[in-house]
Amino acid sequence: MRVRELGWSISYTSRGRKTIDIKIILESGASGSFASPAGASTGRLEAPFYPSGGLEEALKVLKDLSKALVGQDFSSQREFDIFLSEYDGTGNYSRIGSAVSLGCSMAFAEAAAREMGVPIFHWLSNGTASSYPMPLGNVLGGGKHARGRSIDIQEVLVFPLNAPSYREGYEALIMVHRRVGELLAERDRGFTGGKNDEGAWTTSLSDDEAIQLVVDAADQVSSETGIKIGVGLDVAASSLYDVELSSYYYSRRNRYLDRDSQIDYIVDLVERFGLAYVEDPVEENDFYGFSKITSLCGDKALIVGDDIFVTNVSRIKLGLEKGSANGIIIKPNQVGDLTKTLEAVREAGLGGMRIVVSHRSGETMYPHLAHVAVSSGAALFKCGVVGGERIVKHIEMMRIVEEYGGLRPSYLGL
Ligand code: 2PG
Ligand code: MG
Repeated sequence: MRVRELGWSISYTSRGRKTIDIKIILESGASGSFASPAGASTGRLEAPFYPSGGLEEALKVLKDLSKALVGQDFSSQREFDIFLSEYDGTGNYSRIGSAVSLGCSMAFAEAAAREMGVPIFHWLSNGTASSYPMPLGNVLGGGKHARGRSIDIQEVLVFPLNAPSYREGYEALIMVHRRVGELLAERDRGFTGGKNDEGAWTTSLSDDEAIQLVVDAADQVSSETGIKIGVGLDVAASSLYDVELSSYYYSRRNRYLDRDSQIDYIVDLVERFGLAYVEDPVEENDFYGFSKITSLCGDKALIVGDDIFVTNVSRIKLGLEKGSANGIIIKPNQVGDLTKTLEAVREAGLGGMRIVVSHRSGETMYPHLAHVAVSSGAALFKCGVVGGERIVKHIEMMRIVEEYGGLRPSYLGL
């Protein structure tokens, strides 16, 4: 597959920040496009979004990269991504930035899939994908996604445990989202209908009251639909962590929790609210804290690492050695190309971790992430509940499930 053209234009994430829309056209005429999303609560070890000179430098890089790329012939995604990685030369895309690298990697995947006449998930998995995940979405949020004007915990999430199909599971999540809004109007005097970066409601309730409210909404929807709804959290604990004080700061309560108190607090939340999912319960370097929580709660809940693993094989290996988590967040732009993403999936999967493919808080309108989730054999697809940039990915997942058939639903067995 020979590259005929590399094109680009400035685009915008759902937060209104600039990103780059990248297009690749192959000699055959098949083309693909992608614009990378960007996070707010980013892991320290993530590939940088832009090179040190920012967007301007990224655009210069593209000019130069286009000269190197046009005319090159690739027979696989791996060959293409290795070319990108070698062109960058730093090992983590800090010279060209993940907006450029992932934009190219995804655009090539789409173009190649089109040339082959197969869906992207098929191209990425060499036709071996056999299951689809269930949706996982943020219904009430705070932390960095709400400018500190809501709860301290970044996300209260819900997901269906026994939905017969993706569509029915997703519709149940929409019902929970709506019910949470109704309950907030009853219970939260400061509620103005406000939402955060991912379309989750914001609230002036305390963290505990907010979790209880989501549990109530989930229970009501479960008894109306017969679909059991699990409730979980993304604590995004690195965002609460004060390195100098070695403590977590909860601004709502004006309280500092040291490492042991943070672990106790999380274990208590899991037990008190029957949580089935906890992401980033402690900060990104605390493998020990992760392991402690996994050993205490791992039989009833998925303990998921995001900032600690940053979709990076060597961090995953460390986590597996220490038994730090039984689930992992996979975000392609944390490592900057699809080959590295799928290597991380493989490593984590072989070690027994459940795969959660995830959006970023600043998303774009491209649906490609649904294909990454299916080709990864993900158990969950973390992609918000409402907002066009999230819904477009859920719709793509339904299209994959309903049009291509043959894929079975993946259940967590909780
Ligand atoms: C997370 C993500 C998505 P961000 O922490 O899991 O919810 O947030 O994209 O801001 O890192
Ligand atoms: Mg997270």
